[in-house]
Amino acid sequence: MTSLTAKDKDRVKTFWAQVSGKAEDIGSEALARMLIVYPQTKTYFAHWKDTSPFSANAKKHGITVMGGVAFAVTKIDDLKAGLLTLSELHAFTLRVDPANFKILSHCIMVVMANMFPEDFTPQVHVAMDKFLSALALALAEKYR
Ligand code: HNI
Repeated sequence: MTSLTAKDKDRVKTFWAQVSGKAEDIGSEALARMLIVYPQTKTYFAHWKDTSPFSANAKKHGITVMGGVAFAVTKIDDLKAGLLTLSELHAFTLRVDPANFKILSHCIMVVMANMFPEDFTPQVHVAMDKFLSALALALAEKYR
């Protein structure tokens, strides 16, 4: 994976500042998409009252995930250390297969591109792709 350059980090922070006001919408939309497009991801949420894409549970969880993304933006210079606790949770407690991090990252990207077509330039696309890949790698850190 190509690492984030200083310019990429700048672009991530700038873009995040532009869209973070809508983080809750991005999160619930991305989670709904994940459950629809990749229904195998539902297995992790079998304990919810309702696993349908637009359920209250899914919406709430989408918001929670974006809280994690927002936190990761603040830890962009050292994602591995910054996301250690979250990685431990997903690896040892939740046992989420790391392949799913890529799936959710992809859904987040699609939603951001849809919601912010003007701001989501090819340069921002590259920067966000690198950032979410690095985030996924950091989340998978405790699996090895
Ligand atoms: Ni994830 C809980 C962040 C991907 C399944 N997840 C959380 C929490 C955060 C979080 C924050 C709450 C932690 C706490 O309670 O202390 N998750 C993230 C981030 C990503 C991610 C930033 C990637 C972008 N999680 C995924 C994926 C799955 C997943 C891809 C499964 C498909 N996460 C869970 C489950 C929980 C969870 C399951 C427990 C919450 C619940 O309601 O069961």
